[in-house]
Amino acid sequence: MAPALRVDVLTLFPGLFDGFLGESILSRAIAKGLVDVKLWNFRDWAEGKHHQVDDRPYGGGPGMVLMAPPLVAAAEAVALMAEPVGRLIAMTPQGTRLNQSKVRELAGEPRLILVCGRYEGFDERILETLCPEQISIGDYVLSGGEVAAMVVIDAVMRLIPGVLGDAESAIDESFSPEVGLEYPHYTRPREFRGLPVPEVLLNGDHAAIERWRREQSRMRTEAAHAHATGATITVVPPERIG
Ligand code: 9WO
Repeated sequence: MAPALRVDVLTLFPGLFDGFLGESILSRAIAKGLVDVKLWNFRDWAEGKHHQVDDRPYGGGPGMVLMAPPLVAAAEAVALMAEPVGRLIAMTPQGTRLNQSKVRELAGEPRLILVCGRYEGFDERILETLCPEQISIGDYVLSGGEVAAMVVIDAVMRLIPGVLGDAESAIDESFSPEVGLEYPHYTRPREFRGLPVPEVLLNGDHAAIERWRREQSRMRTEAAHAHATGATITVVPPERIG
């Protein structure tokens, strides 16, 4: 059986993914054949005895730029290695911001090809030739696209049926970020440094617990929204009123 999701990653540093792919959930998903992740070093497509992949920028300036020929050859070869050709995505800070609805969209694809840049960036003609979709995980500069690619893989593979246990996926469905943020969690001990576990969680009234959690989740979502929009809303939990 073909995996539900195949991800091909083009990177100069495939070793960065070793620990990540060996992690429990993802390694189990790969072992079960639900997800397949293939790593490709595009240096293998570089010409010459030095297998050069980067060069100095035309027009001068600091740093090195990824050369078009090896990366474009690698992307084309990898795309044609399996069916379907897949959705080609470059990890760049100027791309569309990743969010949970984008993650859901990507999880519906049979195949993703993630391109990770390094150095100062891509020769513009790489982007013009391959026309990859560009995805950003946030407004900051990284040393390369690899960590961003791991973020995409982690978020997407969790939505592939069978990857998570039943308990974990139930949590995901009722608390995906658009629905609302998670309520606060508590476990033993009952009191930690003078901080008690809220009484409502201790008395076994499941309807009351559910109401409290829904309310907490709503407050956190509103607070996060206020923060994002710069609004000044102070959320006072009910137990602190009166
Ligand atoms: C870096 C950059 C900085 C300012 C404006 C545009 C830019 N594009 C890139 C870029 O594509 N960089 C390549 C990948 C090469 C240098 C390191 N790279 C990178 C990717 N840094 N940061 C990211 C990244 C990817 C996804 N989400 C956030 C950051």
